[in-house]
Amino acid sequence: MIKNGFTEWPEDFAQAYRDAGYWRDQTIGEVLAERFARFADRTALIAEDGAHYTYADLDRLSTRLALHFKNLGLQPYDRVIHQIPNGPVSVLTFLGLLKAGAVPVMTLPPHREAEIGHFARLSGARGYAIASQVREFDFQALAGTVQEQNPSLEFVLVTGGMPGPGYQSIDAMLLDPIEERAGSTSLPRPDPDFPAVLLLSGGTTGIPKLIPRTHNDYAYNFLRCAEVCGLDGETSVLVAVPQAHNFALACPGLLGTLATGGCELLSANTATEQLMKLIETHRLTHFIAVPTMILGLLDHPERGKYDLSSLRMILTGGSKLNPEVALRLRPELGCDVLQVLGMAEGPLYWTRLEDPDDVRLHTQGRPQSPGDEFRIVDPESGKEVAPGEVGELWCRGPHTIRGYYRADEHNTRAFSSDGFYKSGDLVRLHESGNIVVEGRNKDCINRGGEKISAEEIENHLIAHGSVLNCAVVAMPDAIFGEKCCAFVVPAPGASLTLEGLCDFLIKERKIARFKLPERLETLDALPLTNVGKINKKALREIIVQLQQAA
Ligand code: OOB
Repeated sequence: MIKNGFTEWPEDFAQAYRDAGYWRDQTIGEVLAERFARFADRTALIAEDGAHYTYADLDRLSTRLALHFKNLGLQPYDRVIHQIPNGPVSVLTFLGLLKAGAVPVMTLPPHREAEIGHFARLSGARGYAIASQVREFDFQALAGTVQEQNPSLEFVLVTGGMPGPGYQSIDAMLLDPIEERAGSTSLPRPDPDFPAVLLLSGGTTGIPKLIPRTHNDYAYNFLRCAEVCGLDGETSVLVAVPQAHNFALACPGLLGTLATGGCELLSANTATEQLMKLIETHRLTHFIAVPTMILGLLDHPERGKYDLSSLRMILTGGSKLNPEVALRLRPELGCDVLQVLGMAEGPLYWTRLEDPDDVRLHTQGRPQSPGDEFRIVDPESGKEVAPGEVGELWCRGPHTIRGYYRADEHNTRAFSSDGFYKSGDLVRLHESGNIVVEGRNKDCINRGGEKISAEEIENHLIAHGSVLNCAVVAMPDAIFGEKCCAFVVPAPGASLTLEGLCDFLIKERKIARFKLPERLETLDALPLTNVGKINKKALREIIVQLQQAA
């Protein structure tokens, strides 16, 4: 059933998930409240500058923010765009919003007017939480523009720097003990079957989608994930993936770590040398990393200078880990690796600690929950392929959504009639029962784990007066796995440069920088398939040939 723009699980499935104990009808706030009390004196969070926050600190400060948010007029289920870079304030604001019953919309620091404006419109957000300035970029000015275009956006919450007129300072709220004077310190209890948070889809269509994760589904997601990954009170996790990512937030990320009494160091800085310093200084045991970060660590010339002996486990996903790289981890770093094929839509496939090496290094795992179902199908017919053959992975389960937020039309294509999410990943079943990712059946670029929709970039490029036609494809890259390459047919007489196009995308189209094409090839015409579609396979082959010839 679709309610408030969000597709519920059918009644019989919801009942089965409750009966099996996956869904406990607790809010995420309630799950955490129990941990905040149980682990009160333990360190929950370490800041990059070394400041420690105990579980009691996180509880007290996030309740304080929640009371301030409520005082401002924020109501349960109000959507609030969250765009604060990794650090204690991003965590406290996220937790404060949850406690206030609001629904954070988790966006990335590089997102700009094109993306934030779109998320504001789609979510009908009432609030926008930002850092005043990040690397010269003025987010308060961006908030002003987005507000002008979206009158529903009433509250702008700012950390770092002086908030402009009408904006609220999160830092001042953190210093102001409203709980001591507020008449009522009660906070609303959201329905556990309602969305707790809206995540962003990797995006395979022109417009990125919002992913509603309910309290029931998301709490089970992170509790089960922490269990599968073997987290406990001794675990200290380094996270340098942006907090808005499902991986960093709940797989097991922040929430899985807090659920098990461990501590997290959430770093905004992703420079390898800084990460090595943090591991050494804080004796961190686990590292949540995309494969690009692992390569950076293994190949860093200064690695020998740091004592990384505390590191026991790397949890990696977002893009495929090369088995040769995986093989180096034990001899060179003395640590193990677990791989996850994860999606913000919910499905999580993990290798397991007990898997034999061959399976741990060469597969991307099996379903996280016994309640998960998957099919490997021929994408055209929807029929299952023979075991061991490559097909598209379709997923259904207690933490896999049944529909994107306010996207009814798209949902009919993205989900099967019986509710399986069509992942667009081409996989095959390994004899161990695990899954191996072989490619994909969706039009996106996976740049070091960050997904870029080809169609989205093409729609921006085509708006350039000198672009007659264009196609964006993935080109192989030794470090990021893939990068964006733009094939462009220039308008007659026009000459184009990569710099010129990127300048246009940044200044005129106002898109996030990580989506920019990193190579431009001009053609007289784009190659077509025999049904007249742009032949992207041919374009990917052209770029590989050009790379090899260079
Ligand atoms: C994670 O989530 P998203 O939503 O950014 O991206 C999902 C897509 C998958 O459909 C797949 O195409 C790709 O990212 N992917 C992998 C992979 N893990 C994700 N491709 C190959 N090997 C892997 N291990 O990326 C995400 C969400 C939660 C945890 C971890 C990653």
